[in-house]
Amino acid sequence: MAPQQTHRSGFAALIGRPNVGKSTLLNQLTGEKLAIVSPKPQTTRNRILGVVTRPEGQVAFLDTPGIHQAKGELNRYMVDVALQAVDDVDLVLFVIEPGAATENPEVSPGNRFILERLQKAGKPTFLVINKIDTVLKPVLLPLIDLYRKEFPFAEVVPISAKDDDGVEQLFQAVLQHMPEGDPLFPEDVLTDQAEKTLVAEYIREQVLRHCRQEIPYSTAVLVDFFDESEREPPPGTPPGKLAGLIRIAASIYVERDSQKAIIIGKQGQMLKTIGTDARKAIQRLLGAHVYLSLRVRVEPRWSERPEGLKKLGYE
Ligand SMILES: Nc1nc2c(ncn2[C@@H]2O[C@H](COP(=O)(O)OP(=O)(O)OP(=O)(O)O)[C@@H](O)[C@H]2O)c(=O)[nH]1
Ligand SMILES: [Mg+2]
Repeated sequence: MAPQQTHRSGFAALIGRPNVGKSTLLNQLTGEKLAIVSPKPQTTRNRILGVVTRPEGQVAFLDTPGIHQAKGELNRYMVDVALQAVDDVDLVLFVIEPGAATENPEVSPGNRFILERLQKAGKPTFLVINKIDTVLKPVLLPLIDLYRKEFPFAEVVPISAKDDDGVEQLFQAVLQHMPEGDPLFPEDVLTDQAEKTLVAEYIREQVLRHCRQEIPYSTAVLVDFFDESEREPPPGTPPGKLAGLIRIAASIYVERDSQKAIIIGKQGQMLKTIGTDARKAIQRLLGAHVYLSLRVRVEPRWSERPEGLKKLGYE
């Protein structure tokens, strides 16, 4: 009989500056789109759980908002969420991108701030260098040397989350650093996010994708209505065919009338585009036809007020 393999399980947090690819990495690790992704910084606003279960162990990853110089209530909330996650995990994955890596790289002030916090936290920490598809290998070595001098990283793992390069190696290394123990979640649990939350996020993703300037930072989405009474396909429907129907109504909140006008667009064209693209993504998520109705509402300065944040689900 083969010797019994040790089972490991624990929590690992993805921490780093905005836009380095933390959410892309969470989605790649779990094989599902649990976190929305965009080329704009400050996309993620909450802690997002993604559980990877294998026979040899289970890792519960926490994606977090990018850590940045927070001005305003929403930004402070986001940075607090990220820093709090550091305290709640067994292992920290500090994600950086090579950026304009040169032969003489420097630690940016933003990354230095994070390193100082990690030093205080004293948790086992990996350095994860993402987006290695954007640079030539030789520039990574001085970068690794530089960071190793700053912090006693348990491992340094270069990856490309987008191209799924090095992600499995990263997972295996993470697993080896998890404590021995039974699974923390049932094996079919992937996340703790409700479907309604994911739906709201998928809609926000399309706003981020289609609208420029300050709109993404002023937008929040709430699902007002989620009717799944016709979700079950009728008996006799061939497997794999979309047949059931889910009716969803959601509100896109912005802070000013001028922003509302931009999201609606000329003759409602922008809102239509956002709705069509969001509906396609939501149908894939829910495995049913989706009827999606969107409204745009103004909640003045919501991102600057604690009550505004609370009203729009950030608490
Ligand atoms: N070239 C390249 N681009 C990547 C890679 N990983 C992520 N990206 C891109 O980087 C951008 C930011 O990705 P996100 O996953 O949203 O980054 P994030 O760290 O979660 O950002 P915040 O939520 O704002 O903190 C997106 O345009 C991604 O497509 C990678 O490995 N290579
Ligand atoms: Mg993110």
